[in-house]
Amino acid sequence: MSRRLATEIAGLKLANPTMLAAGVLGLTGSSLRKVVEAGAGAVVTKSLGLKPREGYSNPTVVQVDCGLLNAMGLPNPGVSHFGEEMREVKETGVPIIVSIYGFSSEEFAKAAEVAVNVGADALELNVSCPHVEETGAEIGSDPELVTEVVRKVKNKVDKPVFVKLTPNVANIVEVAKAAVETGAEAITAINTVRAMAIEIETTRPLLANKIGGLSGPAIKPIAVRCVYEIYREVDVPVIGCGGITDWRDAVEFMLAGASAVQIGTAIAFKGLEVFKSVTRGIDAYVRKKGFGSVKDIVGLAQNF
Ligand code: RRO
Repeated sequence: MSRRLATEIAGLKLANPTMLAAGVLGLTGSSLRKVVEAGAGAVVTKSLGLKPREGYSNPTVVQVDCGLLNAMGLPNPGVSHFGEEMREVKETGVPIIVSIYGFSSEEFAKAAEVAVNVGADALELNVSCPHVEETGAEIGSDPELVTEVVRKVKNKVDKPVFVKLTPNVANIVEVAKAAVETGAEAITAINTVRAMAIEIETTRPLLANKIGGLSGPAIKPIAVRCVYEIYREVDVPVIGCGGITDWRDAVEFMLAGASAVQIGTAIAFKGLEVFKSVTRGIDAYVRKKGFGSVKDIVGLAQNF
């Protein structure tokens, strides 16, 4: 592994700037470990809450043009049950970020405390799920609610706090600024885009929940724009997420201002090999352009 690839996010040391995005392969220690072995620089768990939750009935994921549409409904075993799963990943030394959610700022703070107790190296606050009521994007579209959640979490834990934002807002920069002003150490942009699909023969919405979140190449330009706009207004690292499928996508996000990139949907289409191919491609690009570190390309598109 080339030294050019090493980077740092809020004190976490990543051997390369690829990360597993929340929601994909993040529910068990063994699947997270496979992602680490495939070469991810860090991993993020599925969003975990205080209590176990079943999620929605099927179908919860459908393939659409240029991406996936999901409405899983936050299925998870509860954060306190995750200690056992964490052990397998902790052994590897690769940073593990626990994604958490709550239906109130108090729940977020309690979930954060438990996540740190079970071994989280950092937290990613999910204030951006587009289709579960009274959490996610309902919080993340209001800068005041985001401030309250981040404040309560920061008061409870000492580990770095990342905040994952929704693109389903008029002004994502305002929300990012609220999070950073309250102490968030990194911003992840973006969660899925609220969307739906209908099967015309049966006339039915394809997802059992009808409305869900769109991920994959379809949302990449939206995500690149969000990273670009946020990067110029905050002084913490931005983590890009949304449609990264090959190394060119990853480089594009980094030029927009991403210090690292999260990969999720591409795993479904390309398998875990995507981490190595993206990492190798970034390394070759950085070398070809004459830079000594992947950090040197972050935000270069801002110069125009
Ligand atoms: O579980 C989900 O349905 C889900 C979540 Br928590 C999220 O943050 N984003 C998404 O597209 N699906």
